[in-house]
Amino acid sequence: MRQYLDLVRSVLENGVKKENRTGIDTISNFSEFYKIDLSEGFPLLTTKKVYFRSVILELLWYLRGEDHIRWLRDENDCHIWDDWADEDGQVGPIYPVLWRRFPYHEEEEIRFEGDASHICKTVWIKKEFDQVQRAIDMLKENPNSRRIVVSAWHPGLLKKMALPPCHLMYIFNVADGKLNCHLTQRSGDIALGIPFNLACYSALTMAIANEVGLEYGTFAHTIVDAHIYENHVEGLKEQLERDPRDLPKLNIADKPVDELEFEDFTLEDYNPHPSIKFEVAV
Ligand code: UFP
Repeated sequence: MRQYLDLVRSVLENGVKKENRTGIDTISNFSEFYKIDLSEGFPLLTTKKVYFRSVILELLWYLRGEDHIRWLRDENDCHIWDDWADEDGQVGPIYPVLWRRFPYHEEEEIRFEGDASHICKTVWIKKEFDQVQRAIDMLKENPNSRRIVVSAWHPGLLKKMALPPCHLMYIFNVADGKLNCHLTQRSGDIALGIPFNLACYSALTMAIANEVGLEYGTFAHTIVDAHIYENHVEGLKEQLERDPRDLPKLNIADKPVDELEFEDFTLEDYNPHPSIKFEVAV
C-alpha cells in the first residue's frame, strides 16, 4: 500500500526527535493524513505480515462493550491488550464501553404524591449511550447527515482508563451511495499501531456499509502525533525496500454488525512479505 510507505517516509524525513513517557524517544511529525479507496481491496499491509486474526478480534472486542479483556485474552487467546490490563483483565472504560455504553447523566423530575401537596424533585439518572447503534440508525434514516460521529474521548473518565484512547473519534459520511469514514487519531505508533488501526477501521466501515446497504467508499485517517520509535527505524527502512503486492480481498458475511463472529470474516489472496519484529513501547 503506497499510502503507508509514503507515511513512513514522511515521518522519517520531516519528523523531529521527541522524548515521551515511554523512555524510548520518537521521530515525530505533526499531523499526517492519507486516504484509501476501500473498493480497491482490503488495506492489510503487504510489505510485512499483519495478523488479520488479531485485527478482527480487536474490532469484535470493541463492539462487545465490555470493560475487560477476558473475551480476547482467555476465550480467544489474543494478547494484544494484555500489557494494559490488570490480572483480572480490567482495562476500565476504554473503546468498547465508550462506543457502546458511553456513560452520561440525564436530569429527570420525580413527583412524590403527598397528602397535602405534590413534591417535585430533580434527580440525575445515570445512563449509557450506544454510539455505534446511533451511527447505524442515522446511516439508514438520514445518510446525508454530517453529524454521524462516534467519540471515544471522555475527559471525566481519563483517570480510570488503562490507556487514553489513541483513535478517539470517527465520522461516517455518505456520498454517491458510498460509505466513507474519517478517523482522527491523537497519537500513532507508525510501525506497530497504525497498520492495525487502519485495517480495523476499514473492516468496521465495510461491515457497517453492508448492514446499511451502501457501497465501500474511502477510509481517511488523520494522525496528530505521528511517530516512529527509535528502535523501529531499522525495521521500517527494511520495509521501505520491499515492493507492495496486490491487496487482499475481505469478505464479510451478510449479517448485522452485532451478529458478526470471527468466522464471518474471510481474507482472500493475502500474500505479504514476512513479518518484521518491532518491540512495543509500553
Ligand atoms: N498506539 C497506537 N495505536 C493504538 C494504541 C496505541 O498507535 O491503537 F492503542 C500507540 C501510540 C503511542 C502509544 O505510541 O501507543 C500511546 O502512548 P500515548 O498515550 O503516550 O500517546
